[in-house]
Amino acid sequence: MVQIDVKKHEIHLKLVYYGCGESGKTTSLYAVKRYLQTINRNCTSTKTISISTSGGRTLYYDYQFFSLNREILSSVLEKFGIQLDLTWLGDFNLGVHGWAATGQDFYAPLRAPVVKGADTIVFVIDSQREKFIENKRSLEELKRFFGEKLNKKIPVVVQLNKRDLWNIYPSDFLIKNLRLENYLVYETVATQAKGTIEAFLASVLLAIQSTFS
Ligand SMILES: Nc1nc2c(ncn2[C@@H]2O[C@H](COP(=O)(O)OP(=O)(O)O)[C@@H](O)[C@H]2O)c(=O)[nH]1
Ligand SMILES: [Mg+2]
Repeated sequence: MVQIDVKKHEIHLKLVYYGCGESGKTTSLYAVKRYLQTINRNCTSTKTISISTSGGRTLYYDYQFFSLNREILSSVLEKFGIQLDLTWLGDFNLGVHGWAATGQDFYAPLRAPVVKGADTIVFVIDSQREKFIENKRSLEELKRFFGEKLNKKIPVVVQLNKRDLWNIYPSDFLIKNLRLENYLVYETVATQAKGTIEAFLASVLLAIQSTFS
């Protein structure tokens, strides 16, 4: 649940990157971190925690805390040409707890504690053709976790990732066959930080909107 600390002037929310193994969740979280650091070093001053296998794959989760104020958010929005009035935020600080779950099926039981209490989800799809079934299974699992609340109380933003590769399905195909018509969808290349900050921002803003609506 989005937490509002009136005394400290802070709003805290939990954002979880979800998707099948190697779809680009960890890469997306790091891409957002690197980008925001270029805007203001202080907003990601806490360390990223990554609990990985010896091969560098996510064993349990990655975690990064982002501290965003109106000034930072405004300059990001301006960079992307998005006109959005943020006066409602006043002098509140937005604390985004960014998590990336493990996508490896071997560690599937470790996904439940990571998604628990999520306020908003970024679902990362691997656009490669051979990953279609894995994406589908992962989305079904996510729906089982949240049931009716998914994409209603808990917003879902979709990243169609790895758009730089040649063996990918067209976006239209993925949207139609994974039934993503009702989701906000971004085409992304996480390794080049393309589309990742937009998806992150949309996810954060939708979580806040969903809290107050
Ligand atoms: N070509 C390409 N590779 C990507 C992209 N995003 C992630 N990768 C690569 O895919 C692999 C798995 O990424 P990772 O973020 O660890 O996946 P996770 O299991 O979902 O956390 C890594 O080798 C990444 O460099 C992308 O947009 N394009
Ligand atoms: Mg990972």
